[in-house]
Amino acid sequence: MTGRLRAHLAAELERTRARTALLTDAVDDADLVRQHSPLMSPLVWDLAHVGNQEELWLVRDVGGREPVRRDIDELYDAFKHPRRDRPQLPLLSPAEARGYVRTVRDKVLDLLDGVPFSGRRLTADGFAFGMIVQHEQQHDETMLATHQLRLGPAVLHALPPPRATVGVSGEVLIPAGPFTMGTSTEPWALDNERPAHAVDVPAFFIDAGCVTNGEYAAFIADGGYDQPRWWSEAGWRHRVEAGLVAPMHWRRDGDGWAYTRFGRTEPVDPGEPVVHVCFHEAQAYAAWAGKRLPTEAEWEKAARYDPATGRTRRYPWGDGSPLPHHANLGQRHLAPAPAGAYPLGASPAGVYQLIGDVWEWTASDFTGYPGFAAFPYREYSQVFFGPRYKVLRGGSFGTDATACRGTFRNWDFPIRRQIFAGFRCARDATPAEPG
Ligand code: AVJ
Ligand code: FE
Repeated sequence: MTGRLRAHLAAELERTRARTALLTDAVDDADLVRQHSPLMSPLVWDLAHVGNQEELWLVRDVGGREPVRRDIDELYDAFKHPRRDRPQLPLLSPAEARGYVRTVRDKVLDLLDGVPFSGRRLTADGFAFGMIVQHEQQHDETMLATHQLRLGPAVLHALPPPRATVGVSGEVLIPAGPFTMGTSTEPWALDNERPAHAVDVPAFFIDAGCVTNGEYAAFIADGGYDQPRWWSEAGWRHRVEAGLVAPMHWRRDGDGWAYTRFGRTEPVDPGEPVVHVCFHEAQAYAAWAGKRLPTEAEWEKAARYDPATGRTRRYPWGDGSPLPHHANLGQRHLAPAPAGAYPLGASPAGVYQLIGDVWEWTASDFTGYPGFAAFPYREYSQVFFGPRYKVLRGGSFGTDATACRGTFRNWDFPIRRQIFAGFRCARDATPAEPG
């Protein structure tokens, strides 16, 4: 029983490290220490930070072993140095960082053999290891976003995502009623996903698919970026100050649009979900379309609630963990898939691609659920609670399946566009429009 868990944890640690290695070995040392955007760390910072968190939680706390490099804790504490300042720090060199993460990992694989998985909440069901696996996977997605901001020829390669095999259009009615939001049973769920609690959600319509590039281009062509009436006050102020005219990475190309993705320039695909838009752009599009963004509870009900049984499930397709035919996750493809590419991942109500492809902005602020308790540290989520951050749901093509659940909550500032974020729209179902 625990033998299987140990083997699973070791496999997850090593599978994740292979991705980290690919993202950091794809570029030369000069590129690793360079800052590609003030929004991002140099890749070599992410690499050593991943090792330092693993050292703090697994080598020292869980394993009770001597520190490997106590002297570097401060350098790799995300709260001590903002991203824009990190290139100036006396960071480990690429060779030192690679050696450091290897040393830490060897100790972790060694201590994993003897760790009891009961007694301490931190290690129950392998939680601390699952947390560290997910932490590295989150940084793999952050590093992928850094790759998208990096200039120069392509260094990452992947097969294109699958094509659409079904048509996805229109909206779906989710009837009124309570459902169970969040989780108290998912072993590796993070503190902000807990506890499970009932939420009564009024009836609403939600789009069957994400807003596509083609739909978003129609908003631009209709003067969407020139008309303050579609934007919130804060959104319009930001749109003017930042000079937003289209999603990040788009440029005019004859009559249409082109974007550069991971070093390759191609025409914008009208059937793919729009990505690299901020919350304010998503909100303005929704207003223009006569709709709004879903709340977080609406998104989760659309994704997890099964009206046939009244039960809240782990994923839109059921309780089974994501397989490649369910969703575009895990950096298998370096683009979101078009609407209709994952019919087997649909929810019972017929909402498509809630998981994978692009993170979806919601209307909700990031807050703790009723009964929230910070675990294992306040700095994972609690210090971010409040109106400054908006919640994103569902994961992107850059998110690992292990770090993506129906309950998983991501958050960011409403002006951020470098993350792989798009959105879908919703609207109230008025009593005059029963299903
Ligand atoms: C959950 C993606 C907002 O990257 O800031 C990484 C994840 N926390 N290291 C972030 C995280 C600590 C976090 N997000
Ligand atoms: Fe981190």
